[in-house]
Amino acid sequence: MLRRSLPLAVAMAALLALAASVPAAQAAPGPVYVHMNGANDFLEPVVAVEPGQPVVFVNQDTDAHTIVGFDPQTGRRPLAINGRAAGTPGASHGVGTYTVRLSRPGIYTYYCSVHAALVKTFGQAVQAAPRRGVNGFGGAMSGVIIVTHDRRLLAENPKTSATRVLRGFFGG
Ligand SMILES: [Cu+2]
Repeated sequence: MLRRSLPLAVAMAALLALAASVPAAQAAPGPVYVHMNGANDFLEPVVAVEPGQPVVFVNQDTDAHTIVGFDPQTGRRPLAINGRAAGTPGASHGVGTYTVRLSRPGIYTYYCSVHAALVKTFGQAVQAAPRRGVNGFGGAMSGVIIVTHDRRLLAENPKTSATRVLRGFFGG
């Protein structure tokens, strides 16, 4: 009796373990975080997400930033990405965030309209450039979200994009 039931018990345990692992593999992935501070830049300027996976912009700067999508071919500003993350006085306060979810695979460019401006390049495409007269640090505050099913791209996100609030990153 014991001899017959033991393999069955092992098989049942294996089946239960398999069943438990299936929902975990299919669970919706957590957010990918993009951080800002007083450097007026996006710390993770290129991130990849699955369709529908949230991108959360976390503002650890005292000043507000905007996150505005633009089409580099036309300069149009589609509304899929169009928000603002309020400034955060410091580590003891709740941080200002803006969350975007993009359902269609593609490459989405965005910029902060406070600290960057859209300009035409020599070839007539449109790109973000540093905005004159604001307290910028030389770079154009802009970034790219790649919406993809490509596992390899999804695995290449910067390590900091897995953490909501970065210790020691406040300031500005
Ligand atoms: Cu900004």
